[in-house]
Amino acid sequence: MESILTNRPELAYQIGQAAEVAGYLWEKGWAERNGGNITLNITEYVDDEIKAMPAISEPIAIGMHLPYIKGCYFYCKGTQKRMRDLARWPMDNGSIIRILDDCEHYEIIADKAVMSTSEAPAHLSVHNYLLEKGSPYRASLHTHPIELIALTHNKHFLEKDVATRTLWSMIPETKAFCPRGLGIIPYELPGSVNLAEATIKQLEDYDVAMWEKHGVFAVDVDIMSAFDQVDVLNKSALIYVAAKSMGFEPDGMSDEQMAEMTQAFNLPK
Ligand code: 2HA
Ligand code: ZN
Repeated sequence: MESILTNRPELAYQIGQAAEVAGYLWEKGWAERNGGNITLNITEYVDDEIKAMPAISEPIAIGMHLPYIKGCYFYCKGTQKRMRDLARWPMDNGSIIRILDDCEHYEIIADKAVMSTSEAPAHLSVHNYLLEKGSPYRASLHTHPIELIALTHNKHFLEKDVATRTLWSMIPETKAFCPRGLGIIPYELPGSVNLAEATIKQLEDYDVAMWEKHGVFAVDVDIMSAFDQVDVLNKSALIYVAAKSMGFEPDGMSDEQMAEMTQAFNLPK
């Protein structure tokens, strides 16, 4: 069977980027077993031939009414699939879905009937929110970065913007490349509607949100950029851990140094 990616270099590139990121997640130890999810809004790469492709699954209920993604197409990691497998075989461990006109169901169209992750409704509701507000963001990433999750086992870091300030102050790049910081979402059951709603609320102010004692949810223009935001945040967490394990509390950049950098790089305050 021919893949939907054949003779579609732009679409193949986007899926290739998802596979590359999946490999990084595994190498970093952020993607044990089937941990994490990737969802890409690929609607802009869809041609008439794709629009005419028949469904290869029954309609699947999303469990929500999502009007802004009506007729959109997504690449979604498959349920119970491993990132380390997706890295090598993205179309065996994820599939392309089409949102139906009722805005409440989707169907799989390619390459194989790989069922989407149980967290697909949360990811799709985030993409619905992004389109509603006219955001250029087309990728969402959920992963389990070790040191960032460890921070959430301490109440101090669950207070608004405490973790953000600590992480930004470890190295100038972190604020430069994650300028909106890290939102915090108190523990909610994985896959729950409450978690999806709380995530959307945090994404109003942040590009990366932390699910307490679980993992991060990041959005950006593409999957590599979403990964980069999580990567710089976790790099800062690693520097914090390294200083603590050397036996001292890291000083962090001073307020003056942060202000100078914020102005020099024209970052939000
Ligand atoms: O889908 O990480 O939280 C795998 C997960 C769910
Ligand atoms: Zn998870």
